[in-house]
Amino acid sequence: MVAGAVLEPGRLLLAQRRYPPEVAGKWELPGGKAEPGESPEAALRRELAEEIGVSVTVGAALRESVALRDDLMMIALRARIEAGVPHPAEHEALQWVDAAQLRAMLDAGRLVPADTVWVPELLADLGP
Ligand code: 523
Repeated sequence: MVAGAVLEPGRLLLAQRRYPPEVAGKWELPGGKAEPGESPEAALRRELAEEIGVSVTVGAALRESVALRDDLMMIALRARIEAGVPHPAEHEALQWVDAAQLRAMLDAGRLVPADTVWVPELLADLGP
């Protein structure tokens, strides 16, 4: 599983999940499962094109990874939009957040639980 930290100077793109019920309405780094033989970078480019309608340049991985299940790890890769305007093709909504907004969403329990491990690194990327 690969998620994208889509970053612009001072802001991060979050996507609001529609399912499953436990996390419906919560916000995540958009992404999905790699297909057999597909690299994480290629999977993220494909998922962000399908879900958000943008083409991205993929950058460095965030340090933390998350075990979603015993047999399913999720990593996050930084990404920068090269072309396209983000549009929620599969999510309920998208929003850009700055560091203060990201911290407030964490505190309010509005992030998908697995994604909370990345918040410290993302806050460092976003700056004050
Ligand atoms: N997460 C998650 N955080 C996160 C993503 C992209 C996904 O915790 N940033 C979890 C939520 C789902 C599972 O990973 O329980 C599958 O995510 P999904 O549905 O976005 O990936 P798909 O569409 O590739 O997988 P399936 O719908 O299961 O085929």
